[in-house]
Amino acid sequence: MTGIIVKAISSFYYVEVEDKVYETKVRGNWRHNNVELVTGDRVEIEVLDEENRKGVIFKGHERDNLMKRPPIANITQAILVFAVKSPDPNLSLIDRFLITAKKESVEIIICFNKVDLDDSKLIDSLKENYKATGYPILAVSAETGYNVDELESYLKNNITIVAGPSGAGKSTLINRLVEDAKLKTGKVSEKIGRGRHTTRYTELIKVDENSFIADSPGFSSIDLSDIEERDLKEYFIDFYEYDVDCRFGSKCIHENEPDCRVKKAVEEGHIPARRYESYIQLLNEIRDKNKRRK
Ligand SMILES: Nc1nc2c(ncn2[C@@H]2O[C@H](COP(=O)(O)OP(=O)(O)OP(=O)(O)O)[C@@H](O)[C@H]2O)c(=O)[nH]1
Ligand SMILES: [Mg+2]
Ligand SMILES: [Zn+2]
Repeated sequence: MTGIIVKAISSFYYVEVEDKVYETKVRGNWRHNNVELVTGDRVEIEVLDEENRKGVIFKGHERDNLMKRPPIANITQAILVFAVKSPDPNLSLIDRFLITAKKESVEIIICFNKVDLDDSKLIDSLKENYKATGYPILAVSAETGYNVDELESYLKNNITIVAGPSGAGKSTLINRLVEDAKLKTGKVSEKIGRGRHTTRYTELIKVDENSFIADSPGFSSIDLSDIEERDLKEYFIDFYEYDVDCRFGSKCIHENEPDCRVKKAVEEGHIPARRYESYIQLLNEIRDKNKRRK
């Protein structure tokens, strides 16, 4: 029987097959090319005990994609959730996530949560910073339900990962979106202004016959060391429009080259300065890592 791993806890995999969830382990003599299975993996299982829903995985299917942070395979879409405040959004972390999601070729939705706390219109500058990417940007409140129905309209026929830092409200949001989800949520620490890592595992929840949504543990850093220096710009889709007009064309990495159209677009205000600075910072970071590796 073919199923999908909806949750992985150490060496146990919970595999859903036609609305039934089996507790499984990997068969001893089968190794998934030494690759660890993750939530979202499609697998073949043999049922050992139907009554107690126990089985064993004897084969894994090839993946469409694999995300490392949070760990999940075969997603079609990512909803990136950051709170407008409490905890304050880390823009560098947003940029990093957008890069890894683009790398895995998934649809991206940027979702700013907790707008009910936003007395000083923080949302405006956040939206402004990402407008040129063209990604849908939603302002929601999982607490009041504001705009949650708009987010819901994106779920159909997708396997969606909900990702973001601890305390952003991912689990609260999914509880709003999916009636029976009943996920545990946890207060943001007042002292340090951070979440408490309430969600421990990446878990797929069925929305309907063809749609799943995954809750995931909050993250506070994303490593970009598997990205090459010259490829970084491919993940800044707000640069694309100008990229073609640089003097050195596709060889331009928009740093110190003469007649760089991207840099000009930053000066003209078509690309937010904040996004460009982030690009340069990540470029240097990747460079430093590569140097150290050699
Ligand atoms: N004011 C307000 N509080 C919210 C909103 N959404 C979530 N919260 C609160 O924020 C806190 C953290 O919410 P969670 O859903 O546990 O956050 P999470 O992103 O799942 O965090 P981790 O599981 O630790 O990664 C809880 O106290 C929620 O009640 C919102 O829209 N407005
Ligand atoms: Mg959570
Ligand atoms: Zn350029």
